Amino acid sequence: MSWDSLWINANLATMAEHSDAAYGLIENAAIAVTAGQITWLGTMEQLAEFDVERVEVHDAHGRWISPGLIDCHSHIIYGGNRAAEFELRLEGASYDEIARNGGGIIATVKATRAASEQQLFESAAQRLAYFLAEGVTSMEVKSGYGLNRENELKMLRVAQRLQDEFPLEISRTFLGAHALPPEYHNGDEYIDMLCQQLLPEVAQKKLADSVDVFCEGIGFNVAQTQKLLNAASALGLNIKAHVDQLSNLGGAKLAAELGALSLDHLEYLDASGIAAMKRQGTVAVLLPGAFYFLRETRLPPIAQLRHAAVPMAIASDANPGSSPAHSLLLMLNMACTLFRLTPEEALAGVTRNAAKALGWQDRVGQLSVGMQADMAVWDIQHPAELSYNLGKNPCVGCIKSGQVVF
Ligand code: DI6
Ligand code: FE
Repeated sequence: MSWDSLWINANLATMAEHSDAAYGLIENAAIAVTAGQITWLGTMEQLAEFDVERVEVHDAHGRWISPGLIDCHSHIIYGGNRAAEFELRLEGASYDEIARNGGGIIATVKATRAASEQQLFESAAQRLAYFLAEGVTSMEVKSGYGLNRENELKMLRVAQRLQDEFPLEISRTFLGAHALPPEYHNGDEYIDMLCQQLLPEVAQKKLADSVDVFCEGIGFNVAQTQKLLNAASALGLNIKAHVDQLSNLGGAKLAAELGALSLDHLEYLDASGIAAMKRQGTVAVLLPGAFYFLRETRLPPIAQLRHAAVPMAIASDANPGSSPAHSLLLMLNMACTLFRLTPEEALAGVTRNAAKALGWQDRVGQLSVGMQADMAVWDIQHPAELSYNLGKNPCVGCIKSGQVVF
């Protein structure tokens, strides 16, 4: 066979969309890779019919292999941290109040502007290491703590450098519309500046593949969201939005109808938003880390999303204010305990459905022939353990595009 490498004696949680088996399970299986792609997979019995000489063989010794994990929503590039704000919240202040008093996102904007590009790269690389150790092979990273030309571009360059220097693919999202920068007093003027100046430059220099916006009382209103997302689409960028996290402004329906790949948070999502997402094939990205850390009480409408067959992804939302998370596996546990997803739905949320949220579903997120060979190897007895354990990392191997990372 013209295979480059072969993994044998593995249990595969393929997460294949059309498999009848839970987790797309293939027990006692092998998986073959050629030029970074999966070219064959099947049982050890089926493998016996092939001549596997001159193929690099890796024995998984009965361990489990899943698609490499995908974190489809993160803000890992930032200066400083907000532990002091955490203390304030424990003394009774709310996230909203802190944001309105110049803390919150704006505090991180100040620290991010003050940090050099090298410092931002180093601190983001440190955070990234925790994710890589859990078998994450693709990650979305947002700007949004610069809020002016110089610092937004600085963040996007750091995102590119993370991809260049680490064995993972990064989807870069321009989140210039994360908060109103201190230099502006009018959201409309800031959105106009983004649409007329910064967004065209980001698109032209290919510094981002997607555009995001925080549509919220403490962020931007629906009209501003619409203007920005329209401008982004016109420039050929993918669109997505933070909507319905703390209140329902009607942003979900609007952004879904504009063709958003994903809508994220969604605690206050209503029936019209769900219907629009269903019609448009929009992915619902659930962020249990932020729900937990802000001690929110309103659950995203999971049963309705499930009933409407809206694909659900799970992500870390790793950021210094609302989800200082360094573990995607912990998010699986929280998605199950807090949101009542099944462990299989949770794993689909960081593989197949996370790939859809990035528009990468033809390449990653499932183990099947023709997909990129991005794989995580687990020392577990059953894939439910990935959601079940708290604070345990059973990842013992990681393969990116057929290359062994560890
Ligand atoms: N929603 C969030 O949860 C984060 N950003 C956003 O739009 C919070 C970011 C922060 O508090 O720094
Ligand atoms: Fe976020």
